[in-house]
Amino acid sequence: MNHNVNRVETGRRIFPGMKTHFLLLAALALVAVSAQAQKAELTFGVSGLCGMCENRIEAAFDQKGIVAADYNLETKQLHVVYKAKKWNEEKLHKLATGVGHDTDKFKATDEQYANMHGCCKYRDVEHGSCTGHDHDHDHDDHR
Ligand SMILES: [Cu+2]
Repeated sequence: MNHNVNRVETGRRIFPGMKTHFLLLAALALVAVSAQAQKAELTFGVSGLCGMCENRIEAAFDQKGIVAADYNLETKQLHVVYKAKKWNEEKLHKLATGVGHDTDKFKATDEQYANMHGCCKYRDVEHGSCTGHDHDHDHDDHR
């Protein structure tokens, strides 16, 4: 008997603390959910020829508010996971054109295109020669 009473008392004493704890957890969960809701995904076409293009495109999307960017060279599709608050479709496309790559909605300016490494000139595939190792790919960083 005594033992049971003790238990009840203990339970009562703990309860207010538990409640606070629960509310805190609920608040945290809400924050987590709303943060999740702000994330958006977008897949769009980006011109590119080789692994250097892939690296250049993905590097351009290494920005605050961009969670992930993955360029698929075979399908020429870029998949981006981003925070909807910071980025929108146009701004994302402009990141690609900013480093010289046309997207399915925006074109890089001639100047942006010209800045790109010679072997990556996707608009003129005859002169672009990303295949083979005859080009010195190590020197491509000063676009
Ligand atoms: Cu390339």
